[in-house]
Amino acid sequence: MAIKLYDLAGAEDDHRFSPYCWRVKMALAHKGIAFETLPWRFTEKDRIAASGQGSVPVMEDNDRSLHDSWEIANYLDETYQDGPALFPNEEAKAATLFLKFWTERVLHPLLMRLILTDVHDGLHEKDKDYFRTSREKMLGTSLEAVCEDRETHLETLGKGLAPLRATLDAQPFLGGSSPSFADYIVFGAFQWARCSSATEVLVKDDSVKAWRQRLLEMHDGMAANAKRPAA
Ligand SMILES: N[C@@H](CCC(=O)N[C@@H](CS)C(=O)NCC(=O)O)C(=O)O
Repeated sequence: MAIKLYDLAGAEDDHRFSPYCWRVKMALAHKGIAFETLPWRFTEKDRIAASGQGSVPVMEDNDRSLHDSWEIANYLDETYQDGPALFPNEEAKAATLFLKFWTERVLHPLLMRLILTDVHDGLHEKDKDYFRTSREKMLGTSLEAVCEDRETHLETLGKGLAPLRATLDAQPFLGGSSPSFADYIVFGAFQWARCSSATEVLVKDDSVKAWRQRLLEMHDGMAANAKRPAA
């Protein structure tokens, strides 16, 4: 039985933009594991209640239910040892943990300031109130206020990408000569932006943009073919 992945969807079933779910979809494709995705909305907590929490990705592999993108990546490497590794070794995994937290605590907030209102606008009607209320409570301000002054936020993102740019100036992937889960973690953030907003967040033709393009085209263009909002 193919692996099933609950994947956050917007108004349309095939609009998929969750950064954490993109990590896992890229990881499954990397390992050559067949999977099917099930569209899931924020307000459908009952459908993933068996996982004991309320966030996606949730992955079902036969009778096993897993959640959390990091835990899922670890499980995939441990369980499917024939396919290429997501973490080439324990040392690489340890260093990837830093990239995970940099992505979640630095990169996601930088991107959020550019896309949050677009994320909201692309949601299913039944999710919009939940999203606005939960995010505005967390942020202490309105979605619109977070996204004010786009030019400044674009400039701040450009500067914030300096370590990523320097790394990708020196090597084609964060994993070195080929991608690893480190690449998919960071790529998931840019795919979140790309699939949520029609506006480009990578405005310079630099090594980051070229790297994103390589990943978009990988795995038969799985990410390149993902639905985006119309410009
Ligand atoms: N630590 C989790 C985070 C997953 C996460 O935050 N997922 C979001 C979708 S992008 C979610 O399902 N949020 C549920 C909610 O906000 O109610 C992972 O890495 O998988």
